[in-house]
Amino acid sequence: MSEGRELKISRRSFFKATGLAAAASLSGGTVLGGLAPQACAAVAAPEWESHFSACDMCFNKCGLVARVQQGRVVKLDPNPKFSKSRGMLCARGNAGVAQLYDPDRLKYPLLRAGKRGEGKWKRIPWDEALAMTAEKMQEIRTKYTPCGYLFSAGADMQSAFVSRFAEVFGSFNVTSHESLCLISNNRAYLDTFGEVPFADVINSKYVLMVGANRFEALVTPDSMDLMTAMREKGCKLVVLDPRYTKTAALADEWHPIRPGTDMAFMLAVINVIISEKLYDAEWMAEKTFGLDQLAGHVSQYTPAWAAAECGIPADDIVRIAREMAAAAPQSMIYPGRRTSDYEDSTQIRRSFAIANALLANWDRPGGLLAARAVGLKGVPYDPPWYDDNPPDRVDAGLVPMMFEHEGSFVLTRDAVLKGEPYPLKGWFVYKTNPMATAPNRAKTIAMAEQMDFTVVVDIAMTDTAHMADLVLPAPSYLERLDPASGLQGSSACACVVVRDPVVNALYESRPVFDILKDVAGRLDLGEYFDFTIEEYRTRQFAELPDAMEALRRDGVYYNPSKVYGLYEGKAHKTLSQKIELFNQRYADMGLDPMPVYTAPAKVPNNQFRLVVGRNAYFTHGSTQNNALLHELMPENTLWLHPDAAQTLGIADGELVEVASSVGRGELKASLTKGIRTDTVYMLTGFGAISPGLTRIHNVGASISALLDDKVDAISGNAALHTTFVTVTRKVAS
Ligand SMILES: Nc1nc2c(c(=O)[nH]1)N[C@H]1C(S)=C(S)[C@@H](COP(=O)(O)OP(=O)(O)OC[C@H]3O[C@@H](n4cnc5c(=O)[nH]c(N)nc54)[C@H](O)[C@@H]3O)O[C@H]1N2
Ligand SMILES: Nc1nc2c(c(=O)[nH]1)N[C@H]1C(S)=C(S)[C@@H](COP(=O)(O)OP(=O)(O)OC[C@H]3O[C@@H](n4cnc5c(=O)[nH]c(N)nc54)[C@H](O)[C@@H]3O)O[C@H]1N2
Ligand code: SF4
Ligand SMILES: [Mo]
Repeated sequence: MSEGRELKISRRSFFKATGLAAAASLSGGTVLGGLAPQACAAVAAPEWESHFSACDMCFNKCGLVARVQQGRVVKLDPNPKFSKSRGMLCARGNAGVAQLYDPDRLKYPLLRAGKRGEGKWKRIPWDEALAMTAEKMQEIRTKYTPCGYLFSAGADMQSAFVSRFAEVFGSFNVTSHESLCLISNNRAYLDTFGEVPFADVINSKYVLMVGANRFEALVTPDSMDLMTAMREKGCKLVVLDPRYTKTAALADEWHPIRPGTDMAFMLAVINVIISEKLYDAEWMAEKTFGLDQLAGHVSQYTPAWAAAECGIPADDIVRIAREMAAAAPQSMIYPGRRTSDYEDSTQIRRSFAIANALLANWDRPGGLLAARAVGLKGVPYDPPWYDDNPPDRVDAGLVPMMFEHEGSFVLTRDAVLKGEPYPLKGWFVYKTNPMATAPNRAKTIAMAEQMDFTVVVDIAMTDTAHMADLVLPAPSYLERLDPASGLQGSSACACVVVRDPVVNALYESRPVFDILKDVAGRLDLGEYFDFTIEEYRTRQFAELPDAMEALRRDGVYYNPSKVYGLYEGKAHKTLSQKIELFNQRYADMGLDPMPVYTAPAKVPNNQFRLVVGRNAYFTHGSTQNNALLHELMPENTLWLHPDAAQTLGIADGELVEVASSVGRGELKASLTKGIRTDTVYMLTGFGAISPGLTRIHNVGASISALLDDKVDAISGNAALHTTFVTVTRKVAS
């Protein structure tokens, strides 16, 4: 365990600090978060130490208290003082212990010993692994310029160190999970409001959720706040989703919208609000730009027209528009998160953003909130300049409004495969698993095969690690010291969390920071990593003198900054300095300044549209192999409507073959009326090719093998809902 473990607290002092000592002594165990593992007073209280930390089973970073007995984590409880997650740890959060002690964990550095992807490895010492990494990086840099090396890092408190390394090493080529996730949404809101909003769900009276599934795809505090708003404050929830999700099941209304037609619905809503003058004219005049143009533009998009496109009756569209306007400004089209859906996802989400603007909910209770400063200081550095480098990243200019710092994974992969505009021959992968999460797995395999040297830093032998040359074992979040991270939880909080190790790092695992620092030293870049994470943190806290004490005491530091009205008297970060209904920049670039509807491609006869989506047990491609969560769902199945199944002669539970233009797979069919007849769905993360994921190796089918790899035309975000598949009954042989 590291020095300076300020957050280490004994069980007794923790209860004292949280004022729960009396309650605890009544139950004979802990009562944190309402959980009482030792509810019976006759049972001796367990002797454990308690440590604050932040969950990392997904990106939400829920505050937790780890219970440690004799150096082993025995239980994870929610930190009751962590308001962002409303004192909750979900199923995955609870299963963190099984991840920590999973026998499938990577234990030592492993060097490929057979053909790529053959699964043969040789254990090597760390020094050899690090020396080899530095040597290969140098070789590739010399032969192909520093940009010949690609760096991919997932959501993590240490991912900033990967970007820092890439920059000082000299590569512009950095990708992250975000171009598989939400960059079209970010693009749309940046180009409307000038920033990406937080949804003040708890104070909302009306939430229209389109293409999001908040009760299964957990985002804190929104998931819990939505339930509170509905149960305690009478908030109405309307869900548009081709599937009957858990969110749909709990909603006031569910409309199984035809996939790809959300923009038609939204333009008709805008049409109704404008033509019936249901908006706050004064607010719109003061805050927005382009209302007249918008009014002219949407006059063509009537509810009757939209009904024919999206399959939701015109009367319902009109009613929903009126209800939302009546509840405004405490009403919202939920901005959503994953919008890697269609080739016009940025414009689809622009239509949502514009409808939100018409509800005048910006910067107001129950609406869309601006980002609040948390107060963490950045730690600046001045990267070197490399004259021999190409002018830009490998995917530059392939779409008009790319985010430069992370580009597009899908377009980068295409560039690697073509070798144009220049070759990329090395790949550093940290905490992301594109073999399972990027569409068109065959292309990711081909990309891995093009590389001269790939290093993967992970906790498990994922499919991406399986395709690497060198695999380095990382400590999990319960073993790691991380820099501080600033989080905003809607109106709940703007806060800071840190992670200290709760137990010693297992096996030979080493954090990516140590790996990068060591390799930087070997490449004469040591000056850019001449600090420890503790020192880095101290610099982050330079302007927050009270933060460390609060973190020690509560496991979280709150910055009590203003929540609403941040934009009073302040210009928006857009060209017009207002909320842009009409985007002049788009017009100048030859893009539609207001969303123009194009009907999605028709589902071919005897085929289905394949859509993606998550459930509450799993995080993307990561937790399917977790021993506890795997028990809840040991394999994925294909959701298929009984009417469609009957035509195909498929019975519930039968094995089917699913085939698309890029791949195929076999899994069992689950017949359910909870999906449209023209749509099928399966969970991500199964059908692993890596034998190192023992519970899901060849179990179920991989959706990434089936998805085609189109992208959003504006942002380069993957478009994951554009694939059509055939479904055929497999005759037992
Ligand atoms: N089919 C399909 N594809 C999708 C999506 C979908 O819904 N369906 N969703 C998209 C979205 S929204 C996103 S955000 C992306 C996510 O895409 P990824 O970032 O690729 O997904 P994860 O499964 O979260 O990958 C996390 C990786 O980190 C590893 N890991 C976990 N903990 C640690 C640790 O402590 N240290 C290290 N070094 N590694 C660790 C895990 O083993 C795993 O390999 O996927 C996108 N792709
Ligand atoms: N349990 C769990 N929680 C998570 C994650 C996780 O992996 N597991 N990941 C986190 C991350 S990184 C993200 S980005 C968020 C994602 O959060 P969400 O974006 O809410 O999650 P998805 O499951 O992708 O939900 C998309 C929904 O859109 C529906 N859909 C498909 N096509 C259409 C369409 O054309 N129109 C409409 N209206 N709906 C359509 C799908 O059926 C699906 O239910 O979740 C976060 N929370
Ligand atoms: S939502 Fe669940 S998995 Fe994600 S951080 Fe919170 S407890 Fe962990
Ligand atoms: Mo995501």
